[in-house]
Amino acid sequence: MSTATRPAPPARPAYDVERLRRDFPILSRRVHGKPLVYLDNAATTHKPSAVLGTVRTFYEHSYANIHRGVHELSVEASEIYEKARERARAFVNAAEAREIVFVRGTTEGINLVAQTYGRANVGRGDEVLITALEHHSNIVPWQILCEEKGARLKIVPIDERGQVRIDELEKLLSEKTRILAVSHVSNALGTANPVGRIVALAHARGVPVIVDGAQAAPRIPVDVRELDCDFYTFSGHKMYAPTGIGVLYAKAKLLEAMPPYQGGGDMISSVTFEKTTYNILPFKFEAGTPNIAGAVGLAAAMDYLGAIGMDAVEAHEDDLLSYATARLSAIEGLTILGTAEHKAAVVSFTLEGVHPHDIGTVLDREGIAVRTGHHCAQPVMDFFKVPATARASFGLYNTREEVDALARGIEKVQEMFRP
Ligand code: C6P
Repeated sequence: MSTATRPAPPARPAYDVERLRRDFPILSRRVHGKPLVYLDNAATTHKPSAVLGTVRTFYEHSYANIHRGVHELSVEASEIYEKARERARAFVNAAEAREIVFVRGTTEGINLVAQTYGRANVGRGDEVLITALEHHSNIVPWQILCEEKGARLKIVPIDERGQVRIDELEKLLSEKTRILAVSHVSNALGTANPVGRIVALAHARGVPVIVDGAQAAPRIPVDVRELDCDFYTFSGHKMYAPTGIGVLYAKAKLLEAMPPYQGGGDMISSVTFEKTTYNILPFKFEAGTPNIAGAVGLAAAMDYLGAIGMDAVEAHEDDLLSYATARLSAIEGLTILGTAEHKAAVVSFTLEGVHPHDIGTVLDREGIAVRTGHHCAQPVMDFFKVPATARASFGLYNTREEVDALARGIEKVQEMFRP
């Protein structure tokens, strides 16, 4: 069908942040007598009533174990669980639902790839390439693998703005590289990496790419076929879904060739003491009773985000990022770490003469939740020669007024710690 004859997509309502806020019951609570200003969304996000209600309804009406029973509830629960997989497929635009493996979260997704694809394909003298921007979850599993296999972990450096050095990445991709692991968006700095370009460079050398999408999936539209990445993983709890559920996307031909991750129920086709044969995709990678209700909640969160539109979420968070960057940069003694050209709504900062933990504690008394520490990205802190930062990370329900509250809170911190 030509564009001219294609029906126009249904008009979306304008972004109404106050209406969206009402979807999140926790946002109306007070903390230390002040209205909650929740700016720790990179750590985890709150849940809308639609997600909470869907999980509750599932438990109240359709709950049973899946893929195991012929009874009505088990059949119904299995159908709902598989519908959730289809929802996740659509969310990242994967080609097939069997390319979606439900996991506990990003950490498990990366460990699964390191322990299956990695163990099968990385050997002595080989190299695994990661960047200096990675979360510990995208460092340690590769260290464990390299140690076990006698392989080398190579690190692509970042520049002063917190951007991956693409020139160095090109140089480090060698005939020894067996896999490249890179984050889509950095949790510590907010840098948005040019993943499509990175994948193209890696593929030109025959190197597969795993993308850590923990901070991207809640913030920007993700299209795994457009990125052409081989693996993409993210956590439900950072995208308005329950904890303990996440997604590993992988190209079917890779999953087919990979050995299983864990052994147990549901991942087998038949078992004898002599030989076990494995189930088809994706069940081969989902041993044991999975987080059934978590998957149902994740699909509800994807529906919720889909109704708003990921492009609208991105635009809203971009506005908050620009506003927060301008407001916070104007505060004397405040330094923002991570000034990449392409950033998502994460602002990491230090304040002259004040330890980040003190910033966090004083802000907390004002009802403002930020994260302080190394954000599970110690090498990033080392690069900037700081032990820790304070980090404000925004979500779809945050407002410019909350950025103002943060700025006022920081000024209060300064008053308290003025020598
Ligand atoms: N970052 C933060 O406050 P899990 O814990 O498996 O859901 O996600 C791990 C993870 C992996 N990669 C990135 C880029 C992440 O940001 C995270 C989680 C949280 O920044 C908790 S440390």
